[in-house]
Amino acid sequence: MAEEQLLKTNCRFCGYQCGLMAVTENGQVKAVHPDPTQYPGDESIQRGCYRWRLAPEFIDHPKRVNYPLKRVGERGSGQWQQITWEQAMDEIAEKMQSLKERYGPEMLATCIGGPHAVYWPLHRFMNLFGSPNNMGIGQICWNPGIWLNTLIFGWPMESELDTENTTCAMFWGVNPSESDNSLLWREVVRFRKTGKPIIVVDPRRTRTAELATLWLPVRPGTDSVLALGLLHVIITERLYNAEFVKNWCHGFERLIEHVASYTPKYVEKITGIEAGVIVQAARLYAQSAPATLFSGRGIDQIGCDSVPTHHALAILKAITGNVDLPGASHLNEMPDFIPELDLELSEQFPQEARQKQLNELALQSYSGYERVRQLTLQHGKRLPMRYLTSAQPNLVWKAMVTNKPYPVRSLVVMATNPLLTQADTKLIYEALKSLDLLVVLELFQTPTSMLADYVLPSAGALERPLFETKAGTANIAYGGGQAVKPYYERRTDYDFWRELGLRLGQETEWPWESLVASLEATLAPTGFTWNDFCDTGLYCPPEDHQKYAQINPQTGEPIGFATISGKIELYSELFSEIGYDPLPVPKIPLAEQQDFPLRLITGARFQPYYASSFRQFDTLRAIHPEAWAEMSAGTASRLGLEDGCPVWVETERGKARFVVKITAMCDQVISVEYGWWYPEMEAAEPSLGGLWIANANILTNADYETADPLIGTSAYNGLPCRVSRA
Ligand SMILES: Nc1nc2c(c(=O)[nH]1)N[C@H]1C(S)=C(S)[C@@H](COP(=O)(O)OP(=O)(O)OC[C@H]3O[C@@H](n4cnc5c(=O)[nH]c(N)nc54)[C@H](O)[C@@H]3O)O[C@H]1N2
Ligand SMILES: Nc1nc2c(c(=O)[nH]1)N[C@H]1C(S)=C(S)[C@@H](COP(=O)(O)OP(=O)(O)OC[C@H]3O[C@@H](n4cnc5c(=O)[nH]c(N)nc54)[C@H](O)[C@@H]3O)O[C@H]1N2
Ligand code: SF4
Ligand SMILES: [Mo]
Repeated sequence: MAEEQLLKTNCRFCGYQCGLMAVTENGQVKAVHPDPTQYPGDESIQRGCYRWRLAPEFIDHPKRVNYPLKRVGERGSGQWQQITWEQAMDEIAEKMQSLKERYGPEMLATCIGGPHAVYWPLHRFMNLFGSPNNMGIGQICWNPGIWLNTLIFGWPMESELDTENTTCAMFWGVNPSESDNSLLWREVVRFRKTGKPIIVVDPRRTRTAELATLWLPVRPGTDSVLALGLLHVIITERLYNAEFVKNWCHGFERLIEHVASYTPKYVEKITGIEAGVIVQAARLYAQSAPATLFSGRGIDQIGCDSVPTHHALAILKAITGNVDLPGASHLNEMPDFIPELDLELSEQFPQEARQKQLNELALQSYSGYERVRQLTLQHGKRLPMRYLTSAQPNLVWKAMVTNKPYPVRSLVVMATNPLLTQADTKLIYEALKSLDLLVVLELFQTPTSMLADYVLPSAGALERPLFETKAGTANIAYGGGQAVKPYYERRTDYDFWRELGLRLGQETEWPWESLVASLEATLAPTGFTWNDFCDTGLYCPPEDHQKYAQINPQTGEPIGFATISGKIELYSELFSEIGYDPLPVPKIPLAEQQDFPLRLITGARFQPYYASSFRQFDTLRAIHPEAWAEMSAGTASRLGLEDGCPVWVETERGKARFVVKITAMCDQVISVEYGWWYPEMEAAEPSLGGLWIANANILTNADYETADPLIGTSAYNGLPCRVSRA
């Protein structure tokens, strides 16, 4: 007899993991509803969201992968044989072992993406297997901010916005109206209603910019100059918090000298923002306290200028005293639960294996991590390791193609679609084609999985538990339980890594038989059980502010900041030590190029999609059917283009086809959407799901030689390009 049940679970279609109530019958999901008793605790957040409603369709979508598949024809021919998990795991383990014997463990690479899955089991496996070569998108997502905040403040700092305390909000290269559309965006809208000032720095007039008191349409990639301009005004007009600077900041005198030449007139020339507006923005931000400042991928993806920009923004917060203050920001704490660092067994990873890594960056590397670790340990804190030391993807792809400096012959791709989401599609395509073993763990066939030797069906939303933790940099976790057992033969990614580990000599290191058992153990130090956690979907004890001023009972001195000087390092002693500019010096990319006179942004977020996901859903495709190239009316008319006409967008790397969308934004700038492929097209070569049509990453490159030397950030924004009618 059919038995209907109501079960708490979560949406998993963006990083928030909003609480849902699932109606199930005999282990099948019939319907879902927002559940206000769970994090984030407010039904209205989901009202404006398209995606959670897709959950019942998502779980049994005809394009889902349901069984382990083994390639039988040529790579990419689309010919598959359905096999059992036993067979798949045995064959993969055997092949990996023989490749390891021949080439060493570093021949195995892994590739992960955004926050879609629980990644520590992958890292644990890699540490035990002996390979340092995991690649992610950290270098252009999140890591630049984590590294810079840690260097300047001693630990990652999180921005806060609330209508009560915050008096001014600045959004720099971040657009919550499209990218967030949830907690933060709601707070922005509420904040707007209070009439308090909002400043937005973005080449495009986004919906966030539309709410702004001041919109600063900066030329892409000139942000560090703009930030130095604001600092110039704040210092010359003495708008900084002198008391805070005196007590807590290091290097202010040198900063005064450093910013002297960044006059509003000079900054106007470089950034395109009027001098008067620069002065106004500096005054608005500095004269409001507490003021908050959010930044996003707009400045994480501008290559070598990303580090100086983050540095300058950190200084902006510091000299105005907007540090660890309610309504402005807080310095996170280590989690009470077991951090990923320990679950990964990263600290036990041997030195010889670390040295093999394809990476020579000054910060984002094992050696950079070790240096910074000595500092954070002063406060008993340890940063996550695997993300902050991940290999430079460009070197890994090239090692696959050339076998230099050594062969990388095998790759496991988990919860990412690198042919769409990593820079330089042609290089990645060549790399994937050259492998001896490519395994992809996926929910759907994607262009990347179409080239695999094995595609393994992962359990997705509603089918597996969730525990999202900011990688252990903060004392917060959210998520919850699964509603149903995985459909068909899908399994959690955890099961894959454990099964592989058991087959490759790691028997003693995988004590938890299931993901839930491991989560139970992870939570144990908090005193909460997994079931307690699932009830609210949130673990987040309240945090103190201004902890730096508390007295350390051992020394009788204030705790201060976990940096070399013990203060906020406006002037970075660590940068000075490693031979990098101790104060932010702009690294504005490439002069204008005659052949490519326009500037390109690739990948500004838009609804209703998420990266390359959800193109399988007709309802979403009807809402947003085409890949847009946005430009201003002025730019379009100079190019002889009109709204809706097809164009080629071209860089030195290649060309892709988009549809013109005229919108308010900087002149001479083109913004193309990223993530576009067409699951309805043939799932085999040469089409690969329409991979080569409107894929923004055909246009980008992440060459090691031109990336930033500290973190490896490459330019996805601000690239020279040209446009012609298609
Ligand atoms: N040009 C350009 N490129 C960019 C960016 C940009 O702005 N411009 N942004 C970059 C950024 S910030 C990010 S974070 C990345 C995002 O890029 P990706 O992380 O690659 O994101 P998706 O394209 O959504 O691919 C995620 C895949 O994982 C699958 N998946 C979802 N959940 C699970 C799971 O639990 N297990 C498994 N095994 N699979 C799962 C989905 O089906 C989907 O195919 O893109 C980066 N690339
Ligand atoms: N709908 C949707 N939501 C998402 C995602 C998605 O794919 N789709 N991806 C998720 C992920 S992985 C991430 S990391 C977040 C990212 O969230 P956001 O950081 O908000 O991401 P973006 O929209 O890429 O970038 C923000 C803004 O930067 C601007 N920008 C581009 N170049 C420059 C520049 O040179 N200077 C300045 N100042 N601004 C510039 C763009 O115009 C854009 O409006 O979103 C998450 N949310
Ligand atoms: S905001 Fe994200 S997690 Fe929440 S319902 Fe929408 S897609 Fe799901
Ligand atoms: Mo991201």
